Amino acid sequence: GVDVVALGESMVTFLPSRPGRLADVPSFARGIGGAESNVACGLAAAGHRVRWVSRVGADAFGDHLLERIAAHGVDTSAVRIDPDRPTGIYFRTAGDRATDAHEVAYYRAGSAASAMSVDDVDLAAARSGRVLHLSGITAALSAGCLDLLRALVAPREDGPLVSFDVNHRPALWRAPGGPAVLLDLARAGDLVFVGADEAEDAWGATGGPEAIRELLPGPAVLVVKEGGRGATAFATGRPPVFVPAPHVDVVAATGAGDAFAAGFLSATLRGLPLRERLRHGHLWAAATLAAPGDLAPPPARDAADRLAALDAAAWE
Ligand code: KDG
Repeated sequence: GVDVVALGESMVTFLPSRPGRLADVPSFARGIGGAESNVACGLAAAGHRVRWVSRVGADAFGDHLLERIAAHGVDTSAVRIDPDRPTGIYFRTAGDRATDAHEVAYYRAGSAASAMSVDDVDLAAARSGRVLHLSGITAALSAGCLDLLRALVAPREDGPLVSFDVNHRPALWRAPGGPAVLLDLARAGDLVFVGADEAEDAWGATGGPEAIRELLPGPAVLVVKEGGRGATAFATGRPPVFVPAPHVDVVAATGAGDAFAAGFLSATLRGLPLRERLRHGHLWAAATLAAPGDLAPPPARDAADRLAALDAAAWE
């Protein structure tokens, strides 16, 4: 069996050779990105059995994604190849280290993955893991993708645990209504990740983690991330747990949220307590924050376990 299935669009990413405006960047280095496959790659690199469900174009960028993601140990057998639509790509700037303000230029409208729908995605493959990891990015791609996401988060007795990362990407939502759609989807998840900044932008939730939990009382576990400050986990029937984030000299923030989700999921699959799940999330995120692209190898399990088991004072 499969531990985790991640479903979503991936793209070849172009990372700038220098800081500065996108219009001025002279050259780019190729990488791979896609929030859900980032989670898949991290989990597979840590030894979990992972499948990625998606669509790519019948083109060189699609080949590159399939090869690179499979090289992390992810099963790509349920990825469909679209003969008519291209693989999405995107360019970004390095961004400001303190604020992570950066420019992103997506070339993904009409992409192969945006044509995913309930009719042509292998739903049995999507539901074949203990956990199904999804994100709000998919909701913004097309009406068909939104329907697919709604079908996958709908409660089912025999279905996998649904992990949902809100991943609000305002640049992707061309029509209004994104925040309300994301709130509905998040309410249907079993394990939900959201940034306090996203919750404020999308839903006007300014009251911190507790206020966000009030908006999202349903998920059995809700994780509210506050960037470099830390993260709080709310689990039904238990007091909330806050774990501060370790200090990191940030090289690039892209992919850090995905690494956090992967670390938290890995610790969840291993049955670790809530506090340690948060600590694994932070440690995996730290590894990605210190690397330029979306992906960094996760910390070695025994080292991460030792760090996660340190007493609270070491984590202040
Ligand atoms: O979380 C990182 C993602 O934002 C990046 O890989 C690109 O999937 C992406 C997106 O749609 O923004």
